[in-house]
Amino acid sequence: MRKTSVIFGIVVMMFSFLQLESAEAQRRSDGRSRFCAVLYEHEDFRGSRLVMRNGESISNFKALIPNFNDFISSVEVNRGCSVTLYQHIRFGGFSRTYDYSTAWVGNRENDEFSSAECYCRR
Ligand SMILES: [Ca+2]
Repeated sequence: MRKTSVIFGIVVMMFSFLQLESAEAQRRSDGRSRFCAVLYEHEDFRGSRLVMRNGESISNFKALIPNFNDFISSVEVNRGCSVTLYQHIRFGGFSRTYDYSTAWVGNRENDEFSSAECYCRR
């Protein structure tokens, strides 16, 4: 009788441990903490930079980092991710979506962006 309850206890402990393990694996695979894109001050991925995580949106660069507004010249994008950059704060004005790393955002886009959203498909 006592031996049975000890075995039962061990089985319950093992089951709880396995559940914790799978929760941790799920947290990792949902990719929420994964790097999505890096925004750079200068062309060719140089200068000050801002790292964005999967699912992150920034409605106002200036409020986050002083002097980062109207600043971005190149973007590094993680595989399977895309970053959308907006001319004005709160996702206003024109927007551009970058699905891959871009050493020069473009003449019209250079030093224009003020807000951003970043997502990964997988
Ligand atoms: Ca710049």
